[in-house]
Amino acid sequence: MQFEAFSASGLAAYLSGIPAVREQLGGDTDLQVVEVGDGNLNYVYFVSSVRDPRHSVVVKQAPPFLRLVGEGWPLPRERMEREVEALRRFGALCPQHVPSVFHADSGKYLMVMQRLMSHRVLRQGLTEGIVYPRLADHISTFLARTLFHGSDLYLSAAEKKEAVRANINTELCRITEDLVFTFPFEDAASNVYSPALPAGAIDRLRTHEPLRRAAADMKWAFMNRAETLVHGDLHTGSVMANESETYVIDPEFAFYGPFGFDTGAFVANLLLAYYARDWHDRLKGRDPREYQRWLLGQVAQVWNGFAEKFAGLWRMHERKAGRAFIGGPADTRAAEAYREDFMRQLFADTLGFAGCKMIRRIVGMAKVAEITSIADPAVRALVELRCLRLAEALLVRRHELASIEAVTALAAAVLAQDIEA
Ligand code: SR1
Ligand code: MG
Repeated sequence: MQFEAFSASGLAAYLSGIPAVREQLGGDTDLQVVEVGDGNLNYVYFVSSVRDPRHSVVVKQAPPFLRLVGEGWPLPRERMEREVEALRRFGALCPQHVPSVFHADSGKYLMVMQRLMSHRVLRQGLTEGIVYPRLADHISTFLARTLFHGSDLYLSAAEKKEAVRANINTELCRITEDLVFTFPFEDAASNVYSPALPAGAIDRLRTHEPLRRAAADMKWAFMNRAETLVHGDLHTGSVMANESETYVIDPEFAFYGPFGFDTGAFVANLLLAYYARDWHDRLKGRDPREYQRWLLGQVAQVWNGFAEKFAGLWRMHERKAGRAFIGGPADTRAAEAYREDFMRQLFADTLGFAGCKMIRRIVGMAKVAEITSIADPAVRALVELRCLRLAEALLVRRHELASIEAVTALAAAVLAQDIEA
């Protein structure tokens, strides 16, 4: 079927014919449709009852091309199916952190989901300096539950292999392979450099051997280590939150990949927000340090919370099964020692992926608003240089950094360093 972007009246008529959606809209057929998507890939609409706007849903339509670029970058329609499946899977594991899907129609490239009425995109909230008291607890729960239950640590070998097969996401993985792991490290046509970013910093990405080897290692891991169903794009624009609730949205990049890809993505985006903070607070005449401390605290709490919950789920599962992943009884010293090795590797992967994710947001085509909105080119370049410096250290020293506290101390040390922009 040909892709057709809906007109407002066409979409309203289509939705009115779907009982599960009509129910969400209070049975009303007089509907207001507003296009709100500003993302790179999709069209997003809020559809609400005119009589009672509290009855409202989100419609997401995925055109068979990359919205950011246009028809010159085709994408398959199955990407919507990947996203729906991931939302349902993650929703079953973490209903409190994933919006409900009311309807999906791959023929029309669309899905209808729960409208999060009182939540905002986390990236915007962080740029405004909002403190989210439950954020680290919620995100670490989401990460632990989704990553653990998709893996061989929980599923039977046959279930896991079937899940790998069912979640192949070739085209969207290709976007990540190119934009995160390849283009930033070469003179790619799609790279975009901010005007005052020194040529030496760009050159370093193309020539500094330890950094390039580390990034290549992460690319290999991304392409080959089918460890669990990852969200695949867990940046702060893929989270909606308020004081008491946190929802993870947009898993269209979901596929079987390394655990650390999701943990690394989230940590990377907190660190980008950390370095951008100076500008946003000073603009408002505020001291940035308090919020920066909070952001680094979130980095530590997300990782520590995740590691504890993930290991806890694993231990509990082995006890219930009466058998450890390594064979033999649960709760042996060897089983616990293996768990420690495993978590150490997952931590190093988290840092390596975080480094790549930070670099791509500085030199790649898809950037982050907290940095692009810095109006002074020299200040922006300084923020970008700090991000690049930390990212390089995370990549190159990922096996040597022994704790998340060592990472947050390093991030603070980079902020305190004199860097010439
Ligand atoms: C060209 S698509 C750019 C980026 O947007 C998504 O959020 C992913 O991060 C992707 O890499
Ligand atoms: Mg997205």
